[in-house]
Amino acid sequence: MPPVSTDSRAAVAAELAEARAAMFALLEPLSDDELARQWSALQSPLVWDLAHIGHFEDAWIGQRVGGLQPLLEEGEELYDAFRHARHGRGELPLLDPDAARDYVSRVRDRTLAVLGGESLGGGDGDPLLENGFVFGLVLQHERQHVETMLQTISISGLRHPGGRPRPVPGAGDRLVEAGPFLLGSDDAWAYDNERPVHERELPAFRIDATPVTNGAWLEFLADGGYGRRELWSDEGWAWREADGAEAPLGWGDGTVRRFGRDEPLDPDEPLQHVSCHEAEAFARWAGARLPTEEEWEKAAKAGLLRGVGEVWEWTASPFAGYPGFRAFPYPEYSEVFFGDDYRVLRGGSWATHPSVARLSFRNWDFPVRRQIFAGLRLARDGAPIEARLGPRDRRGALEADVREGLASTPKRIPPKWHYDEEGSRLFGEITRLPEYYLTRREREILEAHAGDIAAASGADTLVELGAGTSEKTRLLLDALRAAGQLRRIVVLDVDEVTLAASVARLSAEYPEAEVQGVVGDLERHLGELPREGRRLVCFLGSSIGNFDVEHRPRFLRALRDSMEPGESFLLGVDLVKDPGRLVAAYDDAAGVTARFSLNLLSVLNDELGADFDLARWEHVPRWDADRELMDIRLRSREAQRVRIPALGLEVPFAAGEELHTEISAKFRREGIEAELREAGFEPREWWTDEAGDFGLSLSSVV
Ligand code: AVJ
Repeated sequence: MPPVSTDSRAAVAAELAEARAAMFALLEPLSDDELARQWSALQSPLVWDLAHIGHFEDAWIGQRVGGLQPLLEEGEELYDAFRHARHGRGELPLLDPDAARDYVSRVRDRTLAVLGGESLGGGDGDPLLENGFVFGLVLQHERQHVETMLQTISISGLRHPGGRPRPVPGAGDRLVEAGPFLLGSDDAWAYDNERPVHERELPAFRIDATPVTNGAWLEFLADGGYGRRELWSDEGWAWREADGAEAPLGWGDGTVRRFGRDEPLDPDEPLQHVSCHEAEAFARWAGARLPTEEEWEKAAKAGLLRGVGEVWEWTASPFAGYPGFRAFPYPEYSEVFFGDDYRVLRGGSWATHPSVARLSFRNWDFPVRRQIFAGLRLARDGAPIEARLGPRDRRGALEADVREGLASTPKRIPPKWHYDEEGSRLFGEITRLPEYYLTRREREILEAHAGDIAAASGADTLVELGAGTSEKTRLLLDALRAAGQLRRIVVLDVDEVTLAASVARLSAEYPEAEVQGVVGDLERHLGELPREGRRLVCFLGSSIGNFDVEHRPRFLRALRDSMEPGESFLLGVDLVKDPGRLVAAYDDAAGVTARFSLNLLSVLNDELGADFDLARWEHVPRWDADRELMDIRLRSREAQRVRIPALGLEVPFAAGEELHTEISAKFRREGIEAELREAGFEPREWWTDEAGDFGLSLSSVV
């Protein structure tokens, strides 16, 4: 911006007027009593903010630039931000609302006189006047107080139009490659703490495209996040215990209280009103972390972040000066706050004026604060993930599978397409169902024999196929670690989001190991798995049951061919048992498996633009005694036609017609060992859980 010219004087005056109108409009619905009251120890009475805006403006413009006497003698004593703490301001002999309104208007008259008058021309060499900085300072100050006042109103419980963040479409995270970028700003009106612009270098990281939503937070609550000590920092846990926080500020049972009303909680809305401690606990629960402010700014400047300006975002960074920082125009703006007590927030909220919500802007507050319109965005280390299955391959494979599957009789869709982010999440929920014994039984076996497996395999590298969240694998990793063998972890999954979270978590938990993620397809990318080390390849959870008798030999042979003599293969298989228990495991009372099945149709809707109406389909799991497998289908409740624009298809379904979506084969020891031998493995060990529900087979490659 050029130095203030007559032209930009008019622009500055217009902006000042606009900010003032917004401030008065905000206070308009409130009575004088409401303005004068101290609603919270955390926030000043509104009438204090009002007169403080005037005092700040008078101090910098009327007095400092214009050389005039203070317009209000007790201004400094009552309205300097450092004189009295917020909680005591209600007891001061403050101006009443009418007097405060009158005061700020008289200050403004003097400001406009200074802006239009000689004194500005005399500013040669005065850095305060360079590019009209001091006007920018006063303007931003007022804009920021408008947001502070909105926080006060939101805490007060008073009825007010208020505002809210808007849902941000999109999902997933972005990889930001290692490399340099410019941090900070030298714009004319940037604050001292944003200066100087300088080059920074960051390692690769991943950051979510969108802020965390209320819906995600509900899952954290349902998973007992506020009670799980291990998710919280020491300081955060101490705060949680002292505060008694069990949900974000203002949350009720499915409702959120704001601006004097209880409203239904919108799961798609960006989450707000959490402390930095809560944000950190959530991030850990999600297998992620808060971004540093440098990461945030790099990603934001690269245009990778959506929803910036809906909620402030807590970062992992304490507030500090950039290298070469110089306090300007006074240390009390930023410098006195530098240190570990404060955390930086980035972005800006729905209540922040866009001129403040700039990408270099740094807000800061105590990590316990919850009245701010602040939420978070997740970041993860940019641990190497190899996309053998890029988004385009994935799309192509999906299209081919759906085209072929819907043209065959009976119609079918391969089960791997269940696992988008939501499908992976639902499967996680299945593993915790009372009816779904598989995961618990397999864990029981691993608990008993992980040490044996580590010893028998002699492996230094663990490769997990179809890794999902790699929860049970930790038992094996711990055993390898205990034996001093662990060097490398490779996880393969079709869903990149699930994989990235898992890689980040494993990297944090097993720092001695090199962790590598491969986005890939079990039927196509086995040959491309990293080959370093002596590997123990694990295929757990009876996932092999998704392959039918024709596909299993092909899969096992491809796997065998990708392995070296001396390496080991650990396979988990669910065993044939009482059909009643089998059916129950795939038809749980809570309906989670039905949701998992139906999610396949959502995947087709999301990815191919299909118009499956989930309400017209029914989850049908059956035990097929001849083939010894669970046969899972979706039954069309009525005759219907489904359009799949991406494939140019319109597919008719008859009433009662069944779409084959998944099989889950069940095994017997003799059968699976014969299949392993046939593929060139040598079965060495066989373990089951106490009840004999589940089997674990360890083979070697000879
Ligand atoms: C992940 C394939 C092992 O077959 O039990 C669970 C999938 N489907 N409930 C299984 C599944 C419905 C699961 N596998």
